Amino acid sequence: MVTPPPVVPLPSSAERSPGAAFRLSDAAALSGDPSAAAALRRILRAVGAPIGHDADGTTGDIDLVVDGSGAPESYRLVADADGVRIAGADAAGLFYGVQTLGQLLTRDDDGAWRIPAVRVGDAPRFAYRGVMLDVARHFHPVATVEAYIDRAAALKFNVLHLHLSDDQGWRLEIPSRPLLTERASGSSVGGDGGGFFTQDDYRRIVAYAAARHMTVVPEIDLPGHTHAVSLAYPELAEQPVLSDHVRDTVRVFGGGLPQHGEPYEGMAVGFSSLRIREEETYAFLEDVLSDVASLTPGPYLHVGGDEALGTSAEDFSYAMARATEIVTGLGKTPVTWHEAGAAPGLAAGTIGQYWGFVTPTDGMDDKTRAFVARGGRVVLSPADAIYLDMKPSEDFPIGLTWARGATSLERAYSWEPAEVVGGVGEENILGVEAPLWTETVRDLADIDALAFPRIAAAAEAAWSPRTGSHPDRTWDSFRDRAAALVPLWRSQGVTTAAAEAGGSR
Ligand code: TNX
Repeated sequence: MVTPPPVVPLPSSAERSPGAAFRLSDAAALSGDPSAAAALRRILRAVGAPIGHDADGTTGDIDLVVDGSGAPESYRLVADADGVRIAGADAAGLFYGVQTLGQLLTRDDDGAWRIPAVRVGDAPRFAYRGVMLDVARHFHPVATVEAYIDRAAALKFNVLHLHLSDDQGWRLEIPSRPLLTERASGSSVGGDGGGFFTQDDYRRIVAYAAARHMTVVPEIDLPGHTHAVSLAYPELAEQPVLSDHVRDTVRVFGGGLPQHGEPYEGMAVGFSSLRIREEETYAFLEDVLSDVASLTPGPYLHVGGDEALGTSAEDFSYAMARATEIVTGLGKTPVTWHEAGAAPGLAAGTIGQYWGFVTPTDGMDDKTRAFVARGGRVVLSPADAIYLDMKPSEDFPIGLTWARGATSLERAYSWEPAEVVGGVGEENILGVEAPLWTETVRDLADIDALAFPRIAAAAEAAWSPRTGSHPDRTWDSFRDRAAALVPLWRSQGVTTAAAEAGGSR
């Protein structure tokens, strides 16, 4: 059997061609699209390969073009001894072709850098390929977010979902409601201090993401996960509901019980709520969501809806109906966690994000199907597969275990998106997203330690042909292809030993 080129996520087709490899040297001329050439040079510089020079108006040895043909985000890459040509259907497709080229680069024993003779034809399976970063439980500054964008974009993710508010802190400056960051941004889980993005910080993130073909989806989590609001606008927040779960969490993980108007630095969930039957709450949401929408060139605005455990079903439904209506009024498509599927008045077309297990429990599949019934689609984030904050092994120093224990790389890989929620098939699935909650995650090294290599398994679920439809869309092939990427990941600054793909089965 021929070994496939070590590309992750697996391309639709990739074949080695007969003939010699292309040898990369400083004599190589680059032609075509300047921003694609810049993206390629970033990779070449990072790995220490020769970066070539610009061709003088003619077609170079490495030719990077947008030719407008093929599906959105698709590309074709052909390499042989004479050169490399990448043609993207659009700028994003060309960018993804460049990422593939970076993965094909090898350094031989003689010190020469080579691109093997290959033909790749590639297009994404899903339009929405996301990673989520929780900047609320621990704040992560712009440089960290940018580093995570680079890591994700290299794996052909095109959405960065930012979880911007939670019980432990409010992380985005809202000009119409300045007290949110003035009073509610200084805390985090474990007393590690806080922080927030100014409007300019946030614009920088959006622009940095856009330059790498990623769209930012901001999340303001409602109506629960809102304890931080009680520090800034106490009149809008209910008293914490101290359930057994909250008391158990305090017993196991420490941290005190939440108190209205005081910073909360523990890890319990589900105790907070906005005051759902107060009209002032919706004036507040209009202000906040308008300010968020005006920073958001992308189509989606996420309004949470998870774990409102102290809220009655009627109140929860009412709040989510109002919140999604505000979002549609702002010209954006609402996204919510799957619980909100139970709300009869949810705005038509709302996207549901499923975070149950690969095999649904507790009626989570019913709630998810309800989005499709209302004309919306579904983003799949099965927690026992691609919650990157789960420990990769039982003895891992950081991470959680609630999603069926530690999640090995093999388990992160071994699921099929179209088979998770019955009745939610290919055409109902907008995409796949891998969340990284940060209760135990303090900095970029922690992010890397949990995300790599499992983020690559999520990328393959989001981009590659469905399982069973391609001979290399298998765990055995993936394990080898991912292991081959470790030097490239290292060159990108991925710090952790956990990057040793295949090590954490
Ligand atoms: C569940 S998933 C949550 C988050 C936690 C996460 C920890 C979801 C929609 N809610 O509030 O941070 O578990 O894994």
